[in-house]
Amino acid sequence: MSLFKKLFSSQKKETLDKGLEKSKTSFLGKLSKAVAGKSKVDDDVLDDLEEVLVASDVGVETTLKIIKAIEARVAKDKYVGTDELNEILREEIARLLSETNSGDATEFEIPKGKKPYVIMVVGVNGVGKTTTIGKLAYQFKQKGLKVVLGAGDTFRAAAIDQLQIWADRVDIPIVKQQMGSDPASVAFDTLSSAVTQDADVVIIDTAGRLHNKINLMNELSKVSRVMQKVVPETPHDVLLVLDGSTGQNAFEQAKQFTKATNVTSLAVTKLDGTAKGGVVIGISDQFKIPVKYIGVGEGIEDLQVFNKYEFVDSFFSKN
Ligand SMILES: Nc1nc2c(ncn2[C@@H]2O[C@H](COP(=O)(O)OP(=O)(O)OP(=O)(O)O)[C@@H](O)[C@H]2O)c(=O)[nH]1
Ligand SMILES: [Mg+2]
Repeated sequence: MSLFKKLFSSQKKETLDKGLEKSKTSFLGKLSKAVAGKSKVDDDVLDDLEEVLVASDVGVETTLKIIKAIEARVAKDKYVGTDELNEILREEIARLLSETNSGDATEFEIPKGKKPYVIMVVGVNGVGKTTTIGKLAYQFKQKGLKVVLGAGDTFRAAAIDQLQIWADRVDIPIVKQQMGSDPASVAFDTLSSAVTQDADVVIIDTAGRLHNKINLMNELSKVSRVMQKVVPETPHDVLLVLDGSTGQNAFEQAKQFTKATNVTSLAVTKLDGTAKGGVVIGISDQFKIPVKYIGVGEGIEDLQVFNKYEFVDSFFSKN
């Protein structure tokens, strides 16, 4: 199938395979229990498959679409063996995701002439914002881009310290103020400094503790407004970070945040430590916003550009 012909580096594949191992083992285990003793994909098997997909955090709506596609296929083929189920799932889910509106994600392209390019990173606490910022900054720096970080999560001192640690690790400048200071003011300083330094990219960390939607919306739009005083049309991107290990919670957060603010891309983290990786399939199907990155470990290189086909390929291949 041509979709799977897209070559990707064997190192990336290895990290992805390893990162998805728990999700995959759990999925395949449930699936083989569901089809035990059955050779043919019949209504019973489809019912069980539905349960397995939901239990794997794919989400109800996306699961129903998948089941419908497999039903149609079984109706056409008459005899579909359970041993083919994995391959069929892989094909049908890849097809489904290629039809959804989120498009094919590519990494952040930093356009020439938009200097500095500003990415604001949002998400609730603990999802992996700061870590993702560090990994992203590292990727940009590897490409020869000049990056400045802004410590806009002023809610607690440790948040600023953690971003500082990443700035040191990547060896790039950071702009920060004291804990409790106004995030919009930090963002303003960061952009001003980036302009002075002729930086290519600015990444702004934010606090995710504003559980009330209105507060969150007000806070983030204030940060944006103040940044626009320095660079018009900023932020160029709003990256929402979701913790994949929380499964359906991540899904809910995506719903809330996309309602509250103009999210332009998604990152799903911590896929390595969880069996809930199926949530990425549901998220890419249900949201029009592309999943751009996935986190598959705590290390500096453990952030991958998300590719639907590679993901599905890795998730459903037996080995
Ligand atoms: N295994 C694994 N751990 C991750 C990944 N991404 C982040 N983490 C870990 O998740 C924890 C929280 O990450 P942070 O980056 O501090 O999250 P945050 O959203 O900035 O959190 P707050 O600043 O408290 O709001 C840290 O221990 C990270 O090392 C990932 O892809 N895989
Ligand atoms: Mg943080």
